[in-house]
Amino acid sequence: MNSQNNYPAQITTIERHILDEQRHHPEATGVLTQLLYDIALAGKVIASKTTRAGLAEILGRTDEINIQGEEVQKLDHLADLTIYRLNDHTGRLAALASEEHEGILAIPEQYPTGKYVMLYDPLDGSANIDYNIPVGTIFSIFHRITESGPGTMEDMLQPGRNLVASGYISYGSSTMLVYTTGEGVHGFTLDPTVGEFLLSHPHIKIPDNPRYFSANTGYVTYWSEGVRRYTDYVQGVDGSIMGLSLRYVGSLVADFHRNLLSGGVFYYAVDSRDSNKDSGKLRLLYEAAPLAFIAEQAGGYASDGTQSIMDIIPVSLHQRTPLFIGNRPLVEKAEELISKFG
Ligand code: AHM
Repeated sequence: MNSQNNYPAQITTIERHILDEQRHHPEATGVLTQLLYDIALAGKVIASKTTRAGLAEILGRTDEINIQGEEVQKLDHLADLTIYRLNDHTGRLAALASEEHEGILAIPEQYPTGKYVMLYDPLDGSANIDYNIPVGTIFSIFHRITESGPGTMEDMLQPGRNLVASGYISYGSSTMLVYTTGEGVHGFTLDPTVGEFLLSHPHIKIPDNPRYFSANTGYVTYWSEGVRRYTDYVQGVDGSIMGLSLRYVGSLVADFHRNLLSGGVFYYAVDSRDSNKDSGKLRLLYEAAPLAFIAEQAGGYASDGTQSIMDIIPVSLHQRTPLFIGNRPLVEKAEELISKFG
C-alpha cells in the first residue's frame, strides 16, 4: 500500500513492535513479549473505565483505606483487579505486588508460576480522578531471583538496575503506553476506533533544551535549604540559566510524560512536616525506579538527591524516596545543591 491510496506507509501496532524487538534477541523465549502484551490489554480495559469515570456508577470511593492510609477510589480498585486478573494465570509471573496491597500478590495455586515478577501502581494520581485530570498506570518487571515456586520478597526487592522492562500508561486526552526494555523508549497511542495501541513516538529522547520544572512549590517553606536553592535555580533567580516554566499537574505520569517529551525536571522532595522524614511521598518500587529506567533510556537521569534511583537497593515493598527526574544536567544540579546545603 502507499500514500497515494491514502494508506499510511506502515502502521506499527504494539504487538508488532514488541515482536520486532524480540527478533533482536534470538535467545528470547517470547514470555516477556507476551507479558508486555498482557499489560497493553490491561491498559485498554482500564482506559475504557477511566473514560467513563464521570458516570455515577464508577465515580466515588469504596470507603476502604489502603495501606498508605488513603481512601481507595473505585477506579483504583478496578485497575488493580484488572491488572492482577489478566496476569495471575498466564504462567509468566512468579508473583505480583501492587501499590494498593501491603504484601506480595501470589499466583493462585492452580496456575503455574513463571520467570518474572511484576510490581505496579494501578492508578497513580488517583486523587485527581474526580477532576478529570489524567491518571496513569506504572509497571516494573524483574527476572525472579529464586529458582522456582511462588515468588518471594527477595524477587521483589531488586534495584532499578535489574529492571528488565518498565513503563506507564497515561489515561489523558488520549491513552498512551510508553515502555522500555533497555533498547530505548517507545510510545504508543491507543486508537479507540480500532482498539489498538499504535506506535506514535518511536525512540523518545528527552530534548536537550529543557522547558519545564514540575514540583509542588506550595511546599517550598517545608523543603530543605538545598531544595529551596534548587527551586530558585530552575526559575533562573540567580541568572545562571534561563528560567524554566512551571507546570505541575500533581499526577506523576502526566508530569513525567510532559517533561519526557519537552525536556525538564520533576521533583518531589522531603517535606519537614512529613512523618517519613527522609523519604518524601513517592514509592521507590512502584513510581521512582520504573520511571528512572525510562528517563535513563531517554538520555535523562533520576536521583534521590544524593544517588541514582537506579542504584538504591530496596528494603521494603512500599519504601518511599525523594525523586528528582528529567534532563541529566538539571538533576545533577539538584544533587550538587543538596550536597552543599542539605
Ligand atoms: P498517589 O499514589 O496517592 O496517587 O499519590 C502519588 C501522586 C503523584 O502522582 C503525584 O506526583 C503526587 O502524588 C502529587 O502529590 P502532591 O499532591 O503532594 O503534590
